[in-house]
Amino acid sequence: MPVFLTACPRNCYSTCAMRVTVEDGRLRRIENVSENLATPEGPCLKGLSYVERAHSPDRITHPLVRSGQGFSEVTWDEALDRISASLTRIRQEHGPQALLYYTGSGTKGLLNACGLAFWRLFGGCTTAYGDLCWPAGLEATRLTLGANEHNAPWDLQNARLVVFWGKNAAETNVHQMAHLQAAIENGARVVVIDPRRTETAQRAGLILQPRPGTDGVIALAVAHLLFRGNLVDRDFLATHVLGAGAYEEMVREYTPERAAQIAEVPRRSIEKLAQLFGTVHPITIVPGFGMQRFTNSGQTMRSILALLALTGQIGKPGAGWMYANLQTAVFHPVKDPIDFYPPEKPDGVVRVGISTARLGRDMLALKDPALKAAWVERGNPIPQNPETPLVLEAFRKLEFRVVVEEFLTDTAREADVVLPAKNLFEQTDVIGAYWHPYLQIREKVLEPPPEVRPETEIYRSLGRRLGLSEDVLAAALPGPSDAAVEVWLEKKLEPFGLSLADLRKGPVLAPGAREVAFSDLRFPTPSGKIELISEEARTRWGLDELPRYTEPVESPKRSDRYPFHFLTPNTKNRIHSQFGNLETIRRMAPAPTAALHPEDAAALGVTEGTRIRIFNDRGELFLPAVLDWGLRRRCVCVPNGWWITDGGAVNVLSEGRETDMGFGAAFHDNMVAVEKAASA
Ligand SMILES: Nc1nc2c(c(=O)[nH]1)N[C@H]1C(S)=C(S)[C@@H](COP(=O)(O)OP(=O)(O)OC[C@H]3O[C@@H](n4cnc5c(=O)[nH]c(N)nc54)[C@H](O)[C@@H]3O)O[C@H]1N2
Ligand SMILES: Nc1nc2c(c(=O)[nH]1)N[C@H]1C(S)=C(S)[C@@H](COP(=O)(O)OP(=O)(O)OC[C@H]3O[C@@H](n4cnc5c(=O)[nH]c(N)nc54)[C@H](O)[C@@H]3O)O[C@H]1N2
Ligand SMILES: [Mo]
Repeated sequence: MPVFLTACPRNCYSTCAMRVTVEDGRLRRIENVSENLATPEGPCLKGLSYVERAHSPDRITHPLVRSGQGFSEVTWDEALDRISASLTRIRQEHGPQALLYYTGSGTKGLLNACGLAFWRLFGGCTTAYGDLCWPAGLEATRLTLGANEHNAPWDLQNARLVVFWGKNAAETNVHQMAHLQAAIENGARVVVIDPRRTETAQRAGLILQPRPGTDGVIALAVAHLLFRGNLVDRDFLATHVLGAGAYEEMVREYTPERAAQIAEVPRRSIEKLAQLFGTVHPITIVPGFGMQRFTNSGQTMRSILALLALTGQIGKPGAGWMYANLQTAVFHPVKDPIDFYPPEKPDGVVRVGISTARLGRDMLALKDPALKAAWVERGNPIPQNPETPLVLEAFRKLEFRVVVEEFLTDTAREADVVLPAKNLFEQTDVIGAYWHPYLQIREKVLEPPPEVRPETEIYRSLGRRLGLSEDVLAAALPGPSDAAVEVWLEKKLEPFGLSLADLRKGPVLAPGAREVAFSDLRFPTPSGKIELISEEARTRWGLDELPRYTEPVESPKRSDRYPFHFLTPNTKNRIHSQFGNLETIRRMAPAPTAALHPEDAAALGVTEGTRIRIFNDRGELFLPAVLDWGLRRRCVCVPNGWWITDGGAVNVLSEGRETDMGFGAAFHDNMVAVEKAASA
């Protein structure tokens, strides 16, 4: 039976290598690839569920056109006629920028670039700036260190203090737990800082459960104690750090007493944390993405990262800031969140005119031209972007919508035409990662179902309909044959002395990748040093040059109308809104629930299984309660990714708000009230 090396392209830290066995056109088996030192154990349950997903009866395998309340299967000719007629009319009446080209994080790969190349040929389009995922943290890191790089995942074993700060690796990066285990066996101490006592926290010797959105003040108080106790590395500060003096001055006011009061954690825990930072080295901080989904979180991330600068814990084995490792992003001209900024000079073709965080609101408000059509690819914005009701309204107001999808998601259900998307086994591509430093091949191992076309071919056939010549299309789009796609990929690899044949042998370290990031202690910031004080924080974002603490916009300190924090983290058995529709996954997580602390539940007259109403000005959600002693009080937690059709779409409650820097989405800046549902 043929066996192939490939890799999982989902938006996940691990980006596992996998060996797949194919028989009679079906995926039979998925195994680990021990040569990938970051993920030697192989795929998680989601990865294994590909044997179901690739052949799922729910998969969209024909173009669909809306008819009445549902959809009918049509031929490609009919679908393309319909699309080209609508788009041509809209382009004629309103210009090409009346079309929104929206992409999400559904799959990694170099071929994703073909979409924008096509819309340029169309004459242009509108796109969104920002990103739902991680930009506040990326920007905070860029401002401080100059680049987003970190030590290789397996270097964690060299750390003696590991601080998981707002990351739940046991669910979102399972492979990291094996590297943590190695560190623990080498004697490492583990700290977890998270309002929830997560699975990751089971490995911790010290747990802090702060009020959501207040981590910054904890970090500032730790800095205060490090200076007070003379536990900072004065030599490192003098040589490699900008602004240490101003920082010392600034943190004077952040006493542990004050921080304990604001963050609502014991003062002694803050002191213990400072003592660990001051004495147990090397230190790796593993900051998560969950913590940077607040309106104050860029500054929060800067203040946490500062602790490594103060203690000289950067640029050596076992030390550093394991946020995002963009060492594999070698194919892009820029590797950093600058990718997410609207361009300084509009090019008149692609209008980068909408904030991803405010998708619905901005779609509705856009003028000259107003939006009339949308093309959605690799994303499920209706449940996943903030303010689901407004996103829905904005999509419904359009004249025409196309969604390219594998499954009939909440977003696909709003389309006029749904085009079937290829899956990860049906076209060869090259993928990077944002945790480990490997480039990997994502191999074509299956023929797509007869009526499924990869995006490259969708665009080619639409291009023909729109009257573009074969030459023009060939210059912009890889393909049409698999061999031609490979030639296109080879051209991308060639400048680095690499080929697909190399990647077929196993995961390849990205050119220039360093096992220990910043080992030369050179930082590509304006000053060449680690910047604790950042002019760009002020000039670009209008923020304080020092990361002083500010309350999140939605806070119990401002109003007690909605007393609960709404936490919507990621969960083990899904990647955002993907996988939840599969039998394999449903067996583990059949339906959405909302976690509450038992004492809060008791006060509300709620017991396990009681239907509760979670609500605020923006919307409401009805879910059965589950009681969790490990959750901080006054928090209610529902993992994101459930569909509207599952009854658990969490973004009906969030507001479309940007983070303080980087154009991220402040999903967790979200206060709600909870009550026993009337119908319960
Ligand atoms: N299984 C699985 N893995 C995934 C994903 C997935 O959906 N499923 N998604 C991938 C992607 S795209 C992402 S962005 C990452 C995200 O994965 P993580 O980086 O782990 O981020 P989240 O799950 O958003 O949040 C992590 C933790 O932050 C906590 N948190 C929330 N607010 C605060 C706060 O104010 N302070 C602190 N200290 N903690 C807080 C939450 O309780 C949660 O446990 O995971 C990736 N990996
Ligand atoms: N409240 C709240 N909301 C959140 C978050 C949160 O923490 N809280 N997290 C946010 C984060 S970190 C992220 S990354 C986003 C994720 O949100 P999205 O970027 O929208 O990602 P997914 O939900 O994974 O949806 C991706 C879709 O792409 C489709 N797809 C997969 N492969 C292909 C392909 O090859 N071609 C095409 N055309 N389609 C494909 C999948 O079927 C799936 O429906 O959600 C965000 N939303
Ligand atoms: Mo994400």
